Amino acid sequence: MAKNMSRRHMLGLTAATVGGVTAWAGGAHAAPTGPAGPYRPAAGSPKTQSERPYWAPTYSGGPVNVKPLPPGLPGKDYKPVVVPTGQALPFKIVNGVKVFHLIAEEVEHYFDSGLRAKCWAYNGHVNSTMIEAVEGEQVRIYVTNRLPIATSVHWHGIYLPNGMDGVAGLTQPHIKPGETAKYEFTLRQHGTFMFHSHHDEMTQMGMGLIGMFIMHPRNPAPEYHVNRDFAIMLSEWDIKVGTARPNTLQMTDFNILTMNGKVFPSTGPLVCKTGDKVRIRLGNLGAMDHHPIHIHGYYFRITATDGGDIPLSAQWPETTALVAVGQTRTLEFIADAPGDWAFHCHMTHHVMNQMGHEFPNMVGMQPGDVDKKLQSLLPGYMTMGQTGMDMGNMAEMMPMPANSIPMKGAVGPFGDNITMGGMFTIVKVRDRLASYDQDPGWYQHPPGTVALTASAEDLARDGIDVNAPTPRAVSSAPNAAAPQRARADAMPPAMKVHHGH
Ligand SMILES: [Cu+2]
Repeated sequence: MAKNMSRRHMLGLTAATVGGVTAWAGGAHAAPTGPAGPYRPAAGSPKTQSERPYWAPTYSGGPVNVKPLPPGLPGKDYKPVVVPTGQALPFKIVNGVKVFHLIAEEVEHYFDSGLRAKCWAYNGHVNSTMIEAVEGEQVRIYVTNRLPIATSVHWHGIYLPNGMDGVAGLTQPHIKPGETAKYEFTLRQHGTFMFHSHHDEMTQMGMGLIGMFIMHPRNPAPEYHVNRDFAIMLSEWDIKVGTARPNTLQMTDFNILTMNGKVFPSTGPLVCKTGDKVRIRLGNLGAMDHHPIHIHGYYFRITATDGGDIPLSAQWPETTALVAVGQTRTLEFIADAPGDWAFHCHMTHHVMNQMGHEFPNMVGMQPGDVDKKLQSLLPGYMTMGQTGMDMGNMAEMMPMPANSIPMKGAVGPFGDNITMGGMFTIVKVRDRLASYDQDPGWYQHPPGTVALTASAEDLARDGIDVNAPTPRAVSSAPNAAAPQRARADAMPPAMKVHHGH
């Protein structure tokens, strides 16, 4: 019977029995099909956990008309967050209010040296302008619209008066071309948030109008202090080869995946010293895709979302953080292992650039003289992908269309290609650093710690015969004796030695 009852139903019955009441009229021996009284639901048990109440006193920061605290200053009240390849928006302080000026306009944006497009940016930096502030202070943010169409700015995850929420048409009039709107509110929280256009979102966010909004705590716990604090905005684009503008109508087939508006190798490295405490704040304001961002060589803890801090008791170790569209995730770890550690989206199509997509699988194909024949009709034609998609090698072999980064990866420290572009960067951890602001170059591995070609001595010592027939696993199925014997007969002589163990 238990099989047919829901877990909730079971819990309800248990609770009722514990309370000295049976749920069925007539006592415990009554047949379930007999006459029944009214159903008695179980009493709800309180959800309070030690001193943590189920309901928080406020879900929106409390009263909006609190008196603001004095503005916090970088270096004094907080350690500035680093935005690789991006910038913190400058501010000034006027009568105790922190004043920012956002300007939305068209810019010529370089995703990488080989690819540029006309995009829309806040203050010249596509996807990578950060507003940095401190809990408790009052901010006044002017937004000047230098776009050809109306816009607005929404402050994502931030508690504010409804009329400051920035949803064009719903909470405010459009900011028309040439106009400057004024947003003003007191920051009643801390954490990692975002801001973005909330008018014709598909077009305007797709053109680049997104950024991070970081609020440092007013009274940080000692654990808040880190040596390195990074912010990375994730996004995705469709830029058809040879075109000059992103295709914001794209819904599924994005071909440029960016961190702070750049593709690898133009994404800035995250430079750390061995032993540094590191925080990485990830935001995703792409159109459609969630990004599982993976770190090599370490685990991390997800310590906060754009909803707030996660209590220590609710954190668990991870090596991949899924950052869904519209979310922020804050990761923390100690960089105690020196090296060049990949930090990237684990969707393999998200570490490719434009021409990594839409090809038939040509792995293992022998095109013969097809290329030569087709080149008489299509000059420059080349069959691609017979050995996979080693982007750098292919880029050398075929002429690239103008303004495209079809196959581009990067040449690494061994002279071979790193076959990834897109949403990929490197956490560079060094025992000694000249400066955090300088790329320390490739990691110099201690002798004997790199996977190199095995030596003849290694092979001889371990009995590895590189010409031996490929070993096959013996089936572990218990009743497969007969077929197994049949297979054994077909096995090469070297394998028979191992059979029957
Ligand atoms: Cu991704």
